[in-house]
Amino acid sequence: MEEQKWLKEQIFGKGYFWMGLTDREEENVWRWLDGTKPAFTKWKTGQPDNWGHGHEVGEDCAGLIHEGFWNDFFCEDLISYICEKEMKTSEATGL
Ligand SMILES: [Ca+2]
Ligand SMILES: [Ca+2]
Repeated sequence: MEEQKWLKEQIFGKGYFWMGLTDREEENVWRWLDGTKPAFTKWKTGQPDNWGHGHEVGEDCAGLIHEGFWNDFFCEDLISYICEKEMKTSEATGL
């Protein structure tokens, strides 16, 4: 119960998940990790904006945001979050 509550807080707090969709190879050409293009897209209005945060190269990984819409994020932001989650899972299973 506590764990579920924690997970919910993480989800709502961060508000996004990486979907495995990226335009790292070619800017604004979005592909899944296996190289295929998505059959449909559900970008939030105004996204993907490839935001550079004023100094970086731009956002190259797509994530889910509220109501299932897509937004492009910094890959580093999303991947660090996923690694965190995987570590938690491994701890729990003792692997
Ligand atoms: Ca991009
Ligand atoms: Ca964006």
